[in-house]
Amino acid sequence: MADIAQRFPQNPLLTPSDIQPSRPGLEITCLLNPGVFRFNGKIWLLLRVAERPVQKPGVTSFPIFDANGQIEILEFDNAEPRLDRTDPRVIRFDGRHYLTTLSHLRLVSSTDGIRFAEDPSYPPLFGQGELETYGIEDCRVVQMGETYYLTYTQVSHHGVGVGLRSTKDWLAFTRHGMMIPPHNKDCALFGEPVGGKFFALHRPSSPELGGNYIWLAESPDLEYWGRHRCLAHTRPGRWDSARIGAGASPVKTDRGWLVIYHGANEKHRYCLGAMLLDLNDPARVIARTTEPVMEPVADYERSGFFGNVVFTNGHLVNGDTLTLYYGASDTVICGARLSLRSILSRLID
Ligand code: MAN
Repeated sequence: MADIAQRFPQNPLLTPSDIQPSRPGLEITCLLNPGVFRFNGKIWLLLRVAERPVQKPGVTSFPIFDANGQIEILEFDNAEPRLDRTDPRVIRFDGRHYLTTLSHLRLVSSTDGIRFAEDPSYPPLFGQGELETYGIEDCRVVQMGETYYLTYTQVSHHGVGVGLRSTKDWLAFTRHGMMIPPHNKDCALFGEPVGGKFFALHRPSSPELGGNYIWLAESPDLEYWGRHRCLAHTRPGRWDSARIGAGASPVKTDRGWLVIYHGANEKHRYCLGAMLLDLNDPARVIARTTEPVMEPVADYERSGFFGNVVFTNGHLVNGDTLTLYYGASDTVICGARLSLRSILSRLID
C-alpha cells in the first residue's frame, strides 16, 4: 500500500464531545481540519468546529449568522420534495445551497502535541459580516516574523472565498477582508517571500470548463494578489481525479518547496499526496507523487459524518519528521508522522 503515514496510537486526539458547543441549544457535529502553529512554547491547533441544533425527527435544521452577527436557525421539513439531502454537508432547496452545519474556529494547545485542551483566555473566532454568514472553515496558519497569517474559507450566500486575518498574540486580530473571491478555497501562504514576492497556493473551481485545480498567486504586499497561474490539474482515473487542494504552507527543503495536498475522486474519497515546486520559481512543478502518501484506512478515517476522508491543512516540521494534524471522516482530529525523506524519495529519484 502507498500509505507511509505513522498514525498516532492515541488517535483520535479530539472528538466532538471533548469541546463545549459555542452556545446553548447547539451541538458539535464535527471537528475538522486544524491549522497548526507554535506560540508561547506550545503547539496549537486552530480547529474547525461545525455545529447545528440537536436534530428533531423529520426536520433538518442548521444555524446561519445574519448580517448583524445574530444566529438564526433555518428549518426544513424532510418530507418536502424540493429538498435534496443526498450530501450530509450541504442541502439544496429550490435551487439554493445551504451548509448543514455552521463552522467557527477554536484554539486548543498542548505541550506534548498529543493532549490538547482549550485555554479560556483565547476566545474562538467566528464569522463576521456579510461574507461569513455561513461560517468560516479550514484555516491555514503561517508565521512570518512575529505575525501569524490566517487564510481560511469564508462562506455566505455570495459564495465561497478566501479570507485573511492576522494576529501577533491570538487575542487581537486584523481582518484583511476577502483575499481571493469565489469560488475559491484551500489557500496556503508560503512562509517567506521568494525573489521579493509573497506567494500563495489557492484553489478556484471552474466546473463547466476546467476543474478544481491548484493555482499559484503572487503579491508585493500580502494585500493585492495577481499573476495567477495554474500549477496542477486533477488526474482522470486516479485517486485525485475530481478535486485537489493545497494543505498547509509549503515546507522549504533543499530539493524544493514540498506541498502536501488533498485529492478526492468521484466517490469523494479524500487522500493526501505531495508535489515539489522549484525553490526559486514556485510556478515550476518539479514532481508530483503518482500514489497518495496517506489514504483513509483506519476505522476513524473510514466512517463518520462524511467517511473516507483524510484532510490536512496543518503540520509541523522537526528534522526529517513532518507531523501532520488532520481531520478524519470530517468528525475527529488525528495526528500522524511522515518522514520528509521518504516523501521526497517518491518525488525525485
Ligand atoms: C471539502 C471541505 C473540507 C472537507 C472535505 C471533505 O473539501 O469542506 O473541509 O473536509 O470537503 O468533506
